[in-house]
Amino acid sequence: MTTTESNELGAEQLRARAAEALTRARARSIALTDAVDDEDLIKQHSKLMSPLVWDLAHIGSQEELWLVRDVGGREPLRPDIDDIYDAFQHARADRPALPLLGPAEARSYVREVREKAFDVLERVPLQGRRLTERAFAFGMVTQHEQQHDETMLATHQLRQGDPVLHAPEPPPARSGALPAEVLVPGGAFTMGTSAEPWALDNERPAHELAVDAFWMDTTPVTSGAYAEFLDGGGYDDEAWWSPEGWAYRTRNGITAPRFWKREQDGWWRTRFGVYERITADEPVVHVSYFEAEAYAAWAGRRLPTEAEWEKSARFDPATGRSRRFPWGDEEPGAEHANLGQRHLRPAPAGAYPAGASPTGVHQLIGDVWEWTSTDLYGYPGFAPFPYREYSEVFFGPEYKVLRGGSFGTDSAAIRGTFRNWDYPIRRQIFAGFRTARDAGPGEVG
Ligand code: AVJ
Ligand code: FE
Repeated sequence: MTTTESNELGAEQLRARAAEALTRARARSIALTDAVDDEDLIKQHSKLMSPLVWDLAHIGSQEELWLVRDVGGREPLRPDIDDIYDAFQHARADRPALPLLGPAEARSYVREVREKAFDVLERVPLQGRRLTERAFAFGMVTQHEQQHDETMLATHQLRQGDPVLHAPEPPPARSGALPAEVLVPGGAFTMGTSAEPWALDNERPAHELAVDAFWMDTTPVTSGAYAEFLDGGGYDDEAWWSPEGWAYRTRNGITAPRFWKREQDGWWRTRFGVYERITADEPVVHVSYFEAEAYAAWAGRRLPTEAEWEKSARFDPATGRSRRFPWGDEEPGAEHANLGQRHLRPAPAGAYPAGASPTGVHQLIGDVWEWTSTDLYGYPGFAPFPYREYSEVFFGPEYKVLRGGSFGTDSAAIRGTFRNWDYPIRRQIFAGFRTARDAGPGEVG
C-alpha cells in the first residue's frame, strides 16, 4: 500500500490487507515444508541452517509472542517451548539436538497460533498503541514469516537430492541494449522513511543525506561477466582482494561462487537439485561480500555504498522526492521485479524494463540481494522498535548491508528502504552485487 493510501485506509481495510498478507506468507511456509518428507524436515542440511521444522515452529512462536500474547493480551499457548525457538538461545548448528516439535506437532502449533492471531486481528483496535497503529505488528509478523521462508528456500538450495520445487522460467531480457552504467546526480536526497507503515526500525527515520555524483551499473553483475574474472585468474591474484578477503579465500579454498563447478565445456552449477550450465546473462548469485569486492577491484570499480544504492533506487531528479520503489509508489507487480519465489532463479539482465528507476538503473528490486560496502548501523535518530534483537544487536562492523531483495524475497518483505545484513563471508544467501565508481569533475550530473 502507498503511504497516502494507508493513511486513508479504514481499520477494516487494514485488517483485510493484514489477513491477506499473513495468508500468503502461510501458503508459502506450507509449500516449502510440504515439499519434503518428515526425515528431510527434521534433518540439518547444512551447519549454516536450521532444520526446516525449526523454522516452521519458530514462525509460529514469534507470531504467538507478538500477536497472541502482546497485541492480543491472550494466554500463552506453549510457554514451555519459548526457549527452544528463541534464535538467540541456540545457534543454528545446535538446533537439531533440541527437543523440537515434530513435523505434525509443528504444523498443528502454527495452525492454532494462526487461528488465535486472526481472532485478535478481528477485534483489536488499530490505534492508541504504536504496535498496532496501521496494523504494524501484523505487518512485522508477516515480514518475519516471509524472511524465514527465504531462509527455508536457502535451505532447499543446500539440500541434496532430486528437485522438489518447481516454477516457470523468468521473463527474457527485453530492455534492448542498455548502457553499462548510468550517472546518478550528486546532492542531498531523502534516505530511509518515517511514513512507510510497515517499515522496520532500522529503516527509520527519514533523513537528508548528501551523496556525490557517481556512476552505477545499470544491472547486477552477470554470471558471464563474473566468469571472465574467474577465467582471467582473479581468484589467484591477491592484488584484487582485501587482506580479509584474501585470508578468507585462502583459508576456505574458495575458487568460484558457491554451487559452481568447472567442467571441460565451462561453468556449471547445481540449483535446487538441477545441475545446469551457467547462464551468461543472469545476475551472479551465491558470492560472498569478499568475492564481490575483489571482482569490483578487478573491473576498476568499487561496490556502491548503501546510500548510493538507495539513491539509485529511490531518487527522482524531476521532483527531488524519494520513491517507495524504483518504478514509483505502487506495490511490486509481476512486471516490475522478480520476487516472491515466482521463479526459482534471477532473471536475465534487462528482463524488467518496467521496474527501472528514474535515473535508468534496472533490477534493483528482486533477482539478487546486492552487497553494499556499508556496515550495518542505525540511522541518525534510530530507536529500537519493538525489540532490540530485530536489528540493534547486530549494529557494528561485523555485518555488511545488502539491499533490494532476491527472487526468493516476497513483496511484503522488500521496498526501497529495506535493509538486510549478513557476514561478509556468507554465500548460501541469494546474494549478488553491482559495481559503481566516482563521477569525475565535469560529470556531476
Ligand atoms: C534481517 C534477514 C538478517 O534472517 O537473520 C528473522 C531476519 N530476524 N528472524 C535473519 C530475522 C529474526 C534476519 N535478517
Ligand atoms: Fe526469526
